[in-house]
Amino acid sequence: MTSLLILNGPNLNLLGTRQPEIYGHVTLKDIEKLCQDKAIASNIQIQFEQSNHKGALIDWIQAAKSKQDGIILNAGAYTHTSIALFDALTAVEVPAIELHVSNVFSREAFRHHSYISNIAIGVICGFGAAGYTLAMDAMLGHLNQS
Ligand code: CA2
Repeated sequence: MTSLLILNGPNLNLLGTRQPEIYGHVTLKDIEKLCQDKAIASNIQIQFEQSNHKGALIDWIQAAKSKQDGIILNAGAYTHTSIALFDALTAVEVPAIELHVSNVFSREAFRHHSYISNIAIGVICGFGAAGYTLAMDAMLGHLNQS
């Protein structure tokens, strides 16, 4: 059965509690439920994780090599700073989609650069919580082609 890792980085546990004008009102728990419902409907498995710690994210990415067919990664602010996450994604050779809830390109200039985009098969941003299920569809489309 197809299995996807959906990984969330620092501060995404705060979704739905602050800055709703940027991140909306939906909590990460709500998003996990949306993804689980879609996984059941698509007859696939998902592992949905969040951590504020870079090393934990890298451990999950490394473990995906033997476990998962695709990675959907909202690395939060580590997107803009972390060569270590880029190295981990490069090493595992599992297709990855970069995801952001907000439209990072309509925000501060420091959010316009990503260390993840270069290794990702694609980038989804600006569609709020819906981006997660859009990314699942995009990954399933990619896997069915490859
Ligand atoms: O838009 C996204 O999904 C981001 O990955 C979110 C990150 C930000 O650093 C990226 O540039 C874009 C920040 C997540 C923080 O989420 C919060 C949610 C509610 C209140 C405060 C922070």
